[in-house]
Amino acid sequence: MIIRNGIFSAIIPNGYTCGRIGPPRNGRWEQVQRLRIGRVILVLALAAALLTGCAGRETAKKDDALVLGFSQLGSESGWRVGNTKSVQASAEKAGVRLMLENANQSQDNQITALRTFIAYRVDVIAFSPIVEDGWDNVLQEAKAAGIPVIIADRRINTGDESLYASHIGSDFYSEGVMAGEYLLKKLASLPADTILNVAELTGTQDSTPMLQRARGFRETVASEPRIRLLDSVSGDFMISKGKECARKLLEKYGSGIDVLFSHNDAMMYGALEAIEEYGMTPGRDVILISVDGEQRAIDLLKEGKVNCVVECTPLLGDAIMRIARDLKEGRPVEREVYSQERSFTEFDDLTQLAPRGY
Ligand code: GYE
Repeated sequence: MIIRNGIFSAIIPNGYTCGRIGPPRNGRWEQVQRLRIGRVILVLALAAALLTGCAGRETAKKDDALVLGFSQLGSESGWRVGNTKSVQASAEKAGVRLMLENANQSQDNQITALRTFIAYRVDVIAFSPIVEDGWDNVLQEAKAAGIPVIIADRRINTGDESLYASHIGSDFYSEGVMAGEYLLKKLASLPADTILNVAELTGTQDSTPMLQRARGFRETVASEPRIRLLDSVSGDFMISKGKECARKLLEKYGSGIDVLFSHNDAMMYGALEAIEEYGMTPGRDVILISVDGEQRAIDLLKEGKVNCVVECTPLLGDAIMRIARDLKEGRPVEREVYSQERSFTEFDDLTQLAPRGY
């Protein structure tokens, strides 16, 4: 689709974060301390994982259970917590021995975890890459060790497609498109002279969902000059940063914000608090759109405080176990496994909607 709206295409997510608008919340010393403590914890955790893993491996050899190393990127949102639980539950159901590492939002920690899995010679590695770039070296090591890799949820950017066997996750571009389509429909329901000024809260800089949701949304509303992008800031997919960013956006634009497009539910919860504290009514004074589809977001949609929630399922565990099993047994696997997703909006009848499960 051609981007015709100059204002819209001009504002791209470019590293403009709340941290940059306001003073840093932690001094450098605190950051260094936190980093050091984090490293010590990681080393201890990996040593423990290795020891318990080794014990498990003995049994694994006997019953020939599949050993899967899974590097989760963090626990920044309800989505992420639901994703981790899904992987754990599916592993248990499938009789897979899971080595799970949580990288606490650090790519370095993820690379360390992958190296641990390689040293331990797991059967299959799966991981959720926090950002797209910077994985080639460690994936070449996995390839040299003959360990197949599944990319889960987000994607990687690599010139060597042989570095992973399969990707399992969502089509984030379509999610951005669905958010844009809702807004076009909303605009059509309002008086013809309505202008909608949009503030965008993006996810983690350079992560696939952040890049693709932004692109899908922009390309969908680009042909509508009455929809204008005011600003775009990164709230890193977290409630606290979502609130901080929304506060700053409200200080800057006040009631000039008609729409808030949040790249996930967590940031939307924070923004919703900021909007209420500012004295505006979410869902009415500010149209709220978010992505994920957590139960809490659906409840807010039913209450009228949120207008549109685009689904992004974290329930990837079963697909990961299925592909991991095929890889271990040398069967061919699908290169891409996409989740089926939809959007939930204020225009839909949601009375029969089943509990979300995350
Ligand atoms: O939307 C967000 C999480 O990568 C799809 O990461 C995932 C995103 C999800 O923190 O809530």
